[in-house]
Amino acid sequence: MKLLNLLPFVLFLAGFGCSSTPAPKAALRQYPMHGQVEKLDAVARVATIKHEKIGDWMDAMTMDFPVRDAAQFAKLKVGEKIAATVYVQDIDFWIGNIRVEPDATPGGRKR
Ligand SMILES: [Cu+2]
Repeated sequence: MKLLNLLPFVLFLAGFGCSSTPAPKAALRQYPMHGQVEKLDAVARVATIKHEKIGDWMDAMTMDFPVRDAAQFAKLKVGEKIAATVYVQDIDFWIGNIRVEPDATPGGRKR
């Protein structure tokens, strides 16, 4: 009986707690991406990539992508063609799952 009397108060506190925390994040979306590394910012860990069309998310362009995984960022080289996964959540996006694609141009590196 006493517990039941406390219930409204507990619910009030729970609601109060919720209002101070951020809204739940939108579902994480993933898109395959192909592009060429144009520039690397090791301080911000951002790669400028000339990318092809990315699913229904974005047309082809050159833009900056944050790379959350430091080890993956360290392996990137300017001029390299890569395949990666773009992760999109709310207004955040970043790339991961980065693989080097063989360079088919004459004199290009084969990996
Ligand atoms: Cu873009």
